[in-house]
Amino acid sequence: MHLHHPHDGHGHGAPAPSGAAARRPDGTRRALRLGLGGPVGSGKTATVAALCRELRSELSLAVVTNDIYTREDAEFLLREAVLPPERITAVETGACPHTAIRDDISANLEAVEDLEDAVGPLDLVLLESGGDNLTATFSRGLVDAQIFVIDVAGGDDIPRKGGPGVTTADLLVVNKTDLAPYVGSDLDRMAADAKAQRGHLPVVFQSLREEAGVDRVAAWVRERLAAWRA
Ligand SMILES: Nc1nc2c(ncn2[C@@H]2O[C@H](COP(=O)(O)OP(=O)(O)O)[C@@H](O)[C@H]2O)c(=O)[nH]1
Ligand SMILES: [Mg+2]
Repeated sequence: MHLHHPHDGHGHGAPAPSGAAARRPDGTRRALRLGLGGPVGSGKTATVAALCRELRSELSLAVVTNDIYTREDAEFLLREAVLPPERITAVETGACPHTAIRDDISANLEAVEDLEDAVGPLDLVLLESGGDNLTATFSRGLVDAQIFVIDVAGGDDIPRKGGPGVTTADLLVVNKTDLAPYVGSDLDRMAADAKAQRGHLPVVFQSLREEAGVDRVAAWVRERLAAWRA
């Protein structure tokens, strides 16, 4: 099976336009929608939580989580109080997570629109996919840009294996760098493989166990938002 997709040519830094209209039915600009995908346990929810803590004082934020049968990720974010509860919503996909973020995005679109109706104009909505494999990517009709989160404990050959998440996501995050010495992952090799797969598309290595661990991803989000507003 051939899983390596060529770069889709939108990696020059400007946001690839989403298939969805940029304005809400009442004419106001809708929020920038960012998707976070990646394998189970790589740190998607932890990254969402860290981004909320980092950005909530400067932006109007909301989160949509996707789980197969539960609302666990949303419940974690609620327990951690990363945002007021009315800004966190869960979609129960009931099937493979990629179905709800790519094939039939209606439940997620409705969740985003309900959030915007309920809490007023939003700057940014973060959509977390249920954990899936290396092929799960978001529909461009649902998100304006996507972050793919892998981690060093999942094996340092993951960037080399490619797949559309690794090769085409607008940002690749390699998380849990603090664990590299314990699991024998070679970060230099991961960086070289990621570069070979992604060309000029950005890659961030991060550890959320470190102070300011999410800073570079937050800076990337701010850049996307600035480009979106422009
Ligand atoms: N050591 C370490 N653990 C992390 C890091 N980021 C997340 N985790 C832990 O990894 C586990 C899975 O994270 P989670 O965000 O739930 O993964 P998700 O399934 O991708 O949403 C949790 O126990 C997190 O606390 C990190 O940078 N370093
Ligand atoms: Mg999660």
